Amino acid sequence: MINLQEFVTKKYQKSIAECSNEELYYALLNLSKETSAAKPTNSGKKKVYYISAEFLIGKLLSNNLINLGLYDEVKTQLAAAGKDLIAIESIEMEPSLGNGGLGRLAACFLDSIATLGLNGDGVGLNYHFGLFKQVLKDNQQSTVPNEWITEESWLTKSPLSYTVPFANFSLTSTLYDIDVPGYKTATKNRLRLFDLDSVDSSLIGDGISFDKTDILKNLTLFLYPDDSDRQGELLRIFQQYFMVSNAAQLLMDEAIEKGSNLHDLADYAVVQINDTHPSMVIPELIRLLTERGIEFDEAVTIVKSMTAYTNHTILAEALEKWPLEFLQEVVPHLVPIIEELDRRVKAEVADAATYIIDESGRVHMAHMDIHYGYSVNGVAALHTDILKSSELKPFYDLYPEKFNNKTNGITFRRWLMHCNPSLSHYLDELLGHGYHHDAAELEKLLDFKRNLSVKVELETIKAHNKRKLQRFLKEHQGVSINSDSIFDIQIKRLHEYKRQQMNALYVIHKYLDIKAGNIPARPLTVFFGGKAAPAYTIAQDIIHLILCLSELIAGDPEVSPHLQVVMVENYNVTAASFLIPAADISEQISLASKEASGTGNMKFMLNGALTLGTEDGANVEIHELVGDDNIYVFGEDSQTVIDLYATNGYEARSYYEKETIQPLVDFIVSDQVLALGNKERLERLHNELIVKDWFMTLLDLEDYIRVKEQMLADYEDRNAWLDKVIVNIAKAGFFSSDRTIAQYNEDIWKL
Ligand code: 26Q
Repeated sequence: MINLQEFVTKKYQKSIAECSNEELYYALLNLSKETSAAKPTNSGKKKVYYISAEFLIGKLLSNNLINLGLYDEVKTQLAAAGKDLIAIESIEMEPSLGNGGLGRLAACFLDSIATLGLNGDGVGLNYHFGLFKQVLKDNQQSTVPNEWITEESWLTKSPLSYTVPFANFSLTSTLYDIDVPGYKTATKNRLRLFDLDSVDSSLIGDGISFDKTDILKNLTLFLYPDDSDRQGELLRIFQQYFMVSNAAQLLMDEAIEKGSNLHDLADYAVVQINDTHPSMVIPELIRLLTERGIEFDEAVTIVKSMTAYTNHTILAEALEKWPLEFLQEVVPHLVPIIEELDRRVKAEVADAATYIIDESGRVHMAHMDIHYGYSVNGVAALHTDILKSSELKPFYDLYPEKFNNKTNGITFRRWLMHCNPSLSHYLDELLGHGYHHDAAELEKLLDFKRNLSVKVELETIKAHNKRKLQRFLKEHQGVSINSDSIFDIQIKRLHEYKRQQMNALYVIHKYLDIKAGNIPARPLTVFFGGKAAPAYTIAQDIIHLILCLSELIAGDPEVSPHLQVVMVENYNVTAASFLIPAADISEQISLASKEASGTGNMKFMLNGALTLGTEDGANVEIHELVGDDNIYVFGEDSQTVIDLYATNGYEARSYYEKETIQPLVDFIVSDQVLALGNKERLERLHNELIVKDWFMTLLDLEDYIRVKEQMLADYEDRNAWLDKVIVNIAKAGFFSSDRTIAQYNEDIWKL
């Protein structure tokens, strides 16, 4: 039992009621930092180092209070003094230290590693600015720096520091730790973020621009700077090497501390390489081991038995291939090692597709990971199958034993208990608390499928969450929404393969349909949220179209009572935690084969939304779990899509010419839309959809519209819809990241 007043008195010498929300935020920050500081770290001989360029941790206050078992007490004691924890929480700046799914996955994994009591830390970089803040202005996205570090924060400076050598100079790191308390565990783990003292934010110019050459001042200034030019790419190599060299030195020191003679390093440490961003850890470990007297051959053997690689994408443009000359410029001491690793591959393997260094002198980071690590995993069953059968087939033929699947998961602490307390309390009442530690117990909810009062309560909870989102949007964006409408939500990074543009074409269809006199049974609100990479022109154009449609519809009194489009500004973890619990329809409409897994799909399902999706990523597993009756699937399957790419068989124009499709696409450049928008952007997008459409929007458009209309019609049978909702929540247990992490440990880490 804590006494919050006592704690507050010590800090401020006044009562809780007299404190501002800001003062209370800092008091609670201190309280949870002190509580977790008092816990011992997980120990054990072997430890996993989850190295990742991104940890999209989001706000930590509530999450940590929940895990420390303090949340309910704190909330009650605050309420007794007339204070609201939700309002206090809004003071916290969100650490947006990730782009999207990969970074958020790393954050969920840390929570689960700690909760399962496993010995493992996250290792990454302490970016002073997270992913840019998105501002919507003149129907376009603009970008501003997104600072998150305040005078007092979750970071705790550690005394550890390492020297990292670069071509012409060395840098000395500073390490900051963020404690990761497990859910009601006696121990804690850590997120270890390396930084450089000389980083200087006065380097920032207009928006998020800065001098990319001044490494001393910019190294950890921003998460992933724009990579469109050479200087940006060099900076990324600087960042990556700084991260992995520190990580490698840290793990060797910790192993030695526990008695390792380095020959047995693999008994003490295993490295999970989160996509290729930390891949240089392989040559760096080899370098450090040989520097400490271990023969090259043995060093290679050691590293081979302690590194494991996770692949998160099959998009060719996201697979890192660094020109050897770039590495020569930044980290010349790694080049001979990488060349030797490549020579060994070339001596052994005939298939040039598996070489580390290709004929144009580019270093394929993933290839190095696969040859010189012992495990390769995809992030959903379909994704792993595609890796084995096509993307990484030559490697699978070489090393079938290395390949394994680890279907992604999400932490239920944040994505149910924190973001949807109404639902989680109700589930506690119905099912008991067992599902908190064993998510599979959610299946007990199936017993209530025919129970009318349960359905009424689920309906009430959803309505409550819709009003919460309504208040959030009013407050943050000044937008009013109809909380009695159907909430149809697509939130994720803006990317053509995710096909926000297909959803926009649905909106056009609906608009024209209402104009033609077909008034829907119930109003529909279509929400979009997502940031577009600053250099990704077509993604910006898609945002522009969405914003123009939003304005057009809002200004049309014939349509606006029935249809609204909302582009949620600056979509981030905080916004997600309001959007997901309020959703009826979860849009998971990527081109089949392109979305490795998706994790938003899991969050929506857990919160009682039904999926409208293609047979892609983890949607396939959701489909298998809930069955045909409880999901809305449409579109061509992954094999068809893969074949279309292989044969160059997709021609957008032949779809465009259909009389059902042409008016929708042409509406993008109609007078009404042009009147609100930027001609160049709209014409470019229109043209793109007709002449290229690389991610095959028009291929699935008709089927998408058909199934979405069916879904809206089905929504009207509330009884049947709620049956589906119950099945979705009940079957979501499989997607707990506790299950995923237990599998990583069982098959890969063996802690
Ligand atoms: C690569 C090279 C140069 C610059 C940047 C990058 C880069 C940065 C971020 C490449 C990829 C990313 C992020 C990828 C990502 O988020 N992938 C997502 O990972 C999720 C977790 O496994 C999956 O659920 C998603 O399907 C996948 O898209």
